[in-house]
Amino acid sequence: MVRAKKAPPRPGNQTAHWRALDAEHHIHPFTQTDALNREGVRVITRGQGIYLWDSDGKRLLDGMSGLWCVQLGYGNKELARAGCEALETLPYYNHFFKTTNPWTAELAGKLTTLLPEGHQHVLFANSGSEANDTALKLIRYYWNLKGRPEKKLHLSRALSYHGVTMAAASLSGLTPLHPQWDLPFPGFEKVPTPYWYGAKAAGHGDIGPDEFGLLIAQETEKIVRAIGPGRIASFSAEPVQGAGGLIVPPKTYWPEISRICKEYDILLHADEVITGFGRTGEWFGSFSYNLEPDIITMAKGLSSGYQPISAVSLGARMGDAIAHAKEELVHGYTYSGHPVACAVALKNLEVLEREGVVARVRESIGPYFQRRMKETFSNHPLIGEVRGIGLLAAMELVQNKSERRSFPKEREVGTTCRDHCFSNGLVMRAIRDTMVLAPPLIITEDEVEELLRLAKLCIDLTAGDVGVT
Ligand code: PXG
Repeated sequence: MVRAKKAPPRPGNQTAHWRALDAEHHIHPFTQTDALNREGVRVITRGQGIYLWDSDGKRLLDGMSGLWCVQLGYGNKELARAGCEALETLPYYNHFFKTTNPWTAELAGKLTTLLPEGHQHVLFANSGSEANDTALKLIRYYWNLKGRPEKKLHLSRALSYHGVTMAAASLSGLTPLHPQWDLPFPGFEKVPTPYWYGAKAAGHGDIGPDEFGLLIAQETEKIVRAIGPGRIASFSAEPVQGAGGLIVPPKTYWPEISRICKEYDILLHADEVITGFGRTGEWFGSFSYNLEPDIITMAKGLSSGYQPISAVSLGARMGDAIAHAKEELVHGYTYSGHPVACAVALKNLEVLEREGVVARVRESIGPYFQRRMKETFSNHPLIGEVRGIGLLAAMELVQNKSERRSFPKEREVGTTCRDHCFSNGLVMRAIRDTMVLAPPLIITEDEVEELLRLAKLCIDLTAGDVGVT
């Protein structure tokens, strides 16, 4: 049977047409479908630099780099041309049949020059979730190869976000990711997070950040001993936790965790999906915190989000075992190392390097952003803490600053603030009542000022709404 086609959109009514189609046929991620459709979806049609435009012509300053990924901002012609060239030359081929292609081979080689020492082997996938899923499989495989099949438990932290596939969601410590899918799977255990600002509310009193970092590491060690290190395969962590609320670890935390992983022979998996590619002012967040991961997962900024691509790199220990195993590696995706995605990622790395983008985040724009965030917001009555590193920053919206007391959840203060931001032309993410910024790495000082002006306006409006002055 032939289905009737809908009438083409009337000129001037494009937005309504797209909204109607979207409402009827498209289910959005992390969204209550009916509620969205009652409100009406925003149609984003264009991006340039740090700005987006919607279908009504309204401009938005994107303080979140899309979803923490558009390192080079929107509209980079070099990336577009690199993708086009690959599309015209080799739009697809795989790596299953003893074949590679120039872009995949070059990208693998280039990555190993930027990664920590010993990371000489790379596998490709298409999203952060797939990379983490792959990493968990490789960790299990490594211990099997080593004759330690009893080492199968995966440790990760409360409030961590590692993605949404069955295994990546199981690894994630954000509990709302679990009940709809009867997760986590067995074999995934959680340890506490070094979220210092929340320490008081969690009953730790007036503990200082350094002491708290040590305490959380000690609690982690207790859990490791209780489980028995002989059963633990890996510890997965974002160097700085992103979607869980931009949790910047106290400086005492990582040295202790690194020691624990080494002492108990637990593989350290750094999830660099957000922290990779300059976000913290280094090529990888692992450099910012002196980590020596056995395995790293990356995505997002690898292609500045212009193409879906992710990667897993193996440190010497895992790389040697897996690359020299005397059997076939039974893993891989149709689109692993897709030539177009690799071409764009390769060009992205070339531009990041040539333009000194990462060094600029470390030496100038990152420190500028952090300083101006603190100057603008530290004394604001609604803001309990301003924290960040590189081009990542967070502000805690609180009811009582001196007591570090949060608003009741039902008040949805973060959502109120985020809505003010959208209305005033700024994308700022709300994670519970924590407002998060992760602007494109190409942002200028003038643009930082514009971002701060808009953010201040919206935080003032929110403060007015909730009566905090
Ligand atoms: N690891 C980390 C650290 C992430 O931040 C993933 C893995 C999963 O990547 P994919 O490509 O499968 O989405 C992520 C993704 C948010 C938000 O609202 C954050 C992410 C994804 C979607 C929304 O902050 N991070």
